[in-house]
Amino acid sequence: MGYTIAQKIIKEHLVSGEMVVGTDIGLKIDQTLTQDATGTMAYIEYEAMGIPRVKTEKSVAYIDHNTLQTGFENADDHRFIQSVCKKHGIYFSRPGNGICHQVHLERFGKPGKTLIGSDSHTPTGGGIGMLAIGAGGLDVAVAMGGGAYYITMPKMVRVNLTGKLSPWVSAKDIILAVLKVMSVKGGVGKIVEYGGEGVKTLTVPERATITNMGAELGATTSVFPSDETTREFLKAQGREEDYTELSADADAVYDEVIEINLSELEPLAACPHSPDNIKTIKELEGQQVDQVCIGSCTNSSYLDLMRVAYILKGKKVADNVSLAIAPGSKQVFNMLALNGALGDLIAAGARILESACGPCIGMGQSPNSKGISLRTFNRNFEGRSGTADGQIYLVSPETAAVSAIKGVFTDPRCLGEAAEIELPEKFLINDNMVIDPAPVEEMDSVEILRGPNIKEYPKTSPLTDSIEASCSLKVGDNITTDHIMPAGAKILPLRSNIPKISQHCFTVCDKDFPERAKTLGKSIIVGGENYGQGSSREHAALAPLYLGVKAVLVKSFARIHKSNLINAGILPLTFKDNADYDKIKLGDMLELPNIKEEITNASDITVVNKTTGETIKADCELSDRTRAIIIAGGLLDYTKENS
Ligand code: MIC
Ligand code: SF4
Repeated sequence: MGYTIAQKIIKEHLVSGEMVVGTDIGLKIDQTLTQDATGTMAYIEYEAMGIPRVKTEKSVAYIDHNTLQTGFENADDHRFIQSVCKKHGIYFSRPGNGICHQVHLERFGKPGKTLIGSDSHTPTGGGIGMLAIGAGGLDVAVAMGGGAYYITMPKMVRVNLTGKLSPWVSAKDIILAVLKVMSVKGGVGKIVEYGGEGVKTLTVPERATITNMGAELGATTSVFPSDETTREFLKAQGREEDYTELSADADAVYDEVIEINLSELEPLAACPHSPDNIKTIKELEGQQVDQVCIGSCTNSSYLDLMRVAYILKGKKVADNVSLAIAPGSKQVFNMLALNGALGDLIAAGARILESACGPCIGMGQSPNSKGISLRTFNRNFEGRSGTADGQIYLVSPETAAVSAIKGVFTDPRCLGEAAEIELPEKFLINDNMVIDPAPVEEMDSVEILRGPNIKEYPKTSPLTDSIEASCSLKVGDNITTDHIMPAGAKILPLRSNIPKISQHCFTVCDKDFPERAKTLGKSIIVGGENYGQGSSREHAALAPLYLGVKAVLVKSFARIHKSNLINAGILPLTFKDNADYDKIKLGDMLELPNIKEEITNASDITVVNKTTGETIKADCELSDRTRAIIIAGGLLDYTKENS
């Protein structure tokens, strides 16, 4: 039996377990990336492990999320990360150099290699045939220290692409079409692999748009073959030597196959407030637009912005629209500046932002009240834009640009003939915003620069024999990490200060939660399906940990969040019978009478509702390793105990 692309990479990197779906496997990690919003914590954790120099082939720290610098906090964090990088052997991509995933794809990613990143959109690297996975900061810290990264061996999904996109239909429309079929939880426990004749028609940045937004499927990762197109891209980036060919065997076996005929696709939008709430632009056409934002790690490549510039050239942004554009990297920005396209964007009235995440993570450009905002981004969760009643639609750069000049939702196919825009034979290569680590002989003399906002990792404790704690919060389905630990300009600067950031935990759902949980001392959160979808931010586990949350009992979990809970020593429990969800109310006193024994023996978990007198059963799906982590009180304690 042949192998899929992902299975080939997994096989090459397997350090423990077997490639049996549903079982725990350990992977050797070649590359890591961090961004600043998760990075400070990851490096605090790395320091706590006491390993002088990273053991990966390449580790890069990017500064792209917290670049507003509304106070000293962000700048202090940047300096801290820069000093850690210098000392411990990590490359440092300075603020202004661009969004981590875009820059990593351009400058560092390599086909066939494994990459984990403390950001859920790390699968962008799948666009050049990497096995690139989003993880919690602590997992990345462990991988930098040479430890394996553990996942549950996923199922394999093949998306078979046939045909060719029509003019003005875009890679974004492909992934939106896949989201329509699979939904935001359809990818959980799966790797999505693209194949078929249609693959050849897509450039690397287009492939990366698709693998990037595979995160919204809940998939472990997504991957494209590495082929001639990949080689040309790497050559144009001056690193043809990084190329290796990679494709699935003809007799590879997939658990699921999805057919997408590119010729039949039309421009689509993900409507408020979920990336899988898909409509065609035709259905929305004519509705007024208030804001358009172009950028983010999904759609800010040279190709994307050249298409936007082509559409905007000689035109004017409609009076009712505010158009903001953030190029994905310094490379893209600089090339647009040199070839005149930037002038076309400025002349049309675009508000040019720095190369960073910006509005995608609520750092500025919040829309007006009830504002309709068309964004080329990947997430439109309620409130994420910074405007609670903002209506965010996720669209392609082509749809965004044409709608910005028309002032209403407009199908870009009205532009007629396709524009002849190709990738350059040579990108502008200038890595002067990447700072190399200090040579080994100098690293001892590098001083770590710590600002006053940087606080320690919260206290953990080993699993106790029993737990008695009340239900401090009850929430419904599809709770995102933006609900649990919101971001935005006010809160992001607190990412290295768990005591302070905890005061914002779950406040979008219930503003009294932090105070209540703190007063209770110990508590349990109850939730529905797909709990913790979205970001890889471990703060969504660390803030509850700090507030005394001992267990989260839900119908189902999103992958990264579940492992962040385990890493933080919080019990991830699922109802055996989902109907039992109705048997617990906010404030009920719950008891897990034999929890340690039940976890140790991998038996069902008994949950007694002392308020109602009812007993229900829950599962705690753990591998031998994650069981040991939970018993130890989290990954940090486990790593210390075992090193
Ligand atoms: C996001 O898109 O939500 C983020 C901000 O990039 C996060 C990481 C974070 O919360 O810092 C992600 O996707 O993992
Ligand atoms: Fe940044 Fe947005 Fe991409 Fe997250 S999704 S890495 S916030 S651009």
